[in-house]
Amino acid sequence: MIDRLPVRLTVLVAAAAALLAGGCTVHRKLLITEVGLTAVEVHLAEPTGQVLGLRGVFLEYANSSGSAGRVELQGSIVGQDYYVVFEDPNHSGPPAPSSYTNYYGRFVDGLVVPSGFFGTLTLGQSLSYRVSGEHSRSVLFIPVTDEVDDVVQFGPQGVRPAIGGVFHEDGSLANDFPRAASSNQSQQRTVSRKFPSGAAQDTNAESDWSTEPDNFGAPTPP
Ligand SMILES: [Ca+2]
Ligand SMILES: [Ca+2]
Repeated sequence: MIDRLPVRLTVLVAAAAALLAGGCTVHRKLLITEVGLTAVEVHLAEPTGQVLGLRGVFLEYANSSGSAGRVELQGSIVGQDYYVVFEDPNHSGPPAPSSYTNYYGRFVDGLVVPSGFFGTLTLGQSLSYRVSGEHSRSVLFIPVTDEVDDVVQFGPQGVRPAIGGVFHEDGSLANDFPRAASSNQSQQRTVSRKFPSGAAQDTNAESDWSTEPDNFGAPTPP
């Protein structure tokens, strides 16, 4: 027994050294959950005790008219919470932490970007959005890399901008598009991820999505 200890210790030290040298990568469930005309919502689909640092994580979009944009997120998000990147015509200068006021008058943490960041959205365009990147942290001195990657694309197929990541098209969002509030609809319509039983559905498929009344900072209503 005694002569086995050094062997076990050697194995432990070797394992720790390997971790210290290379660390490990954890896939985190930061998802795009709602796309409006001038705002995009992301959601951490993890238990409430989890935290994800957002530095190193980017939201990007591209449309079939040739506009594209990319912004690094700031701050952090906790499990089951929401974070909205939104345009504000009164904001100038670089993107900054701010809070978004949703349709119901509630405040949602997020990032304000200058007006025009998401381009001019026109019916008939195709759009692609992706949240991706890596955030490094350490756990008991061992480096850990949090990695996120989520994509949604909609509008006519065949001209959806290539944006990387994994997204299985089935054409169900070919005619879906965020729409402004109208005379018979008090809320804008957003392209929204489904939340069956209150949990975000993510099979990397177009069928995870539908068009619903906007509900930034909360799950898509059933
Ligand atoms: Ca996904
Ligand atoms: Ca929402």
